[in-house]
Amino acid sequence: DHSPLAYSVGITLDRFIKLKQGDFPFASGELSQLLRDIALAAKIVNRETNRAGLANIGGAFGQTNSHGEEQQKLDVIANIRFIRALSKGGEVCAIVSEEEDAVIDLQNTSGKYVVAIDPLDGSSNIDVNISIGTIFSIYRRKSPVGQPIEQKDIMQPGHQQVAAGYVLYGSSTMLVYTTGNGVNGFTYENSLGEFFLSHPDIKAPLDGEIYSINEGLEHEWEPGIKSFIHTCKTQKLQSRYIGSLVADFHRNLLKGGIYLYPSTLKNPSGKLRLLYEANALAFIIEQAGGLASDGKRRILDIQANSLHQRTPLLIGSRNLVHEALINLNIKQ
Ligand code: AHM
Ligand code: MG
Repeated sequence: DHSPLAYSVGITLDRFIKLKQGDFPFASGELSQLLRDIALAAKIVNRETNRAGLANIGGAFGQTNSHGEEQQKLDVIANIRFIRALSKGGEVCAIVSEEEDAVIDLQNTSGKYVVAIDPLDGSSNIDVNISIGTIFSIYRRKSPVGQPIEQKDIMQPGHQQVAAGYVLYGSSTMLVYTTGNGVNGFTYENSLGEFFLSHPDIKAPLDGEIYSINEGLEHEWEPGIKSFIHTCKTQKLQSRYIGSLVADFHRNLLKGGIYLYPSTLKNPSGKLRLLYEANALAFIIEQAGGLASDGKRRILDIQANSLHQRTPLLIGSRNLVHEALINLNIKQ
């Protein structure tokens, strides 16, 4: 739908989804409903996030998640909220979540979609009141509707995503998503309880002035990363690193920049997860005109072989990612 209204700043997310429904690869209305379910869960998590300090729900929950990391109460809450929203809607047959070891089979054989989600990323930032986010990927199942789900429904390469997005709980709360037809951003208006289109058709600047990487790990980087970051410094780029992927990605998407989480000694495949972190952001950055790579391959071409598999990630403005890749491939 390219009617002027579809791009008019200020329309609600619901209205926008409705107007764009015809753009979806399978325009049955179920994907639209699924996006609305996610937006509703995001509003609830936004409310919980905003009152985290007050409600005494920040802090460790006394449990660890599937990777042995300390789980925060809000992670648990966000996980429950999103899974509940995705289960109730009826469009989803299976969920992969950062907070769950195994695939959640909803036993809903009529559900056409598989969702991979990091319900609350950057959770070490909750207690210090710094931006956090939700990241989601949506796939259409491969096996026929009516049958039990199969491995091939879950382990799809990123280029098979039908939609992906993130919610940034920042100085304002935003939802940014793509269905493969450009990227649009919506800002949440608290008093009205609605997301409004604020950033239509986002394009990543081709060049950028920002590099984002955890420089404390420099002694663990491979030579190509060292030389690229050295180049960034000689070119007087700005260093910006929040340590919250959604926030770092979002800033660089709007302003132009590169985010890197390369392979390190401790994490030879980097830290970030392919299925529910890298793929979604890779889909978005490509839709916005940027690039996402693991240093050798396009992120969206990587065939997943385990649920929680990690990948190095270089993502952002086209020319910066390109330059990083040149450094990596010369200095290997
Ligand atoms: P999490 O999923 O446990 O929250 O970890 C992911 C976070 C990302 O948001 C962020 O980009 C990265 O970890 C920061 O890692 P580091 O502290 O090693 O720089
Ligand atoms: Mg995460």
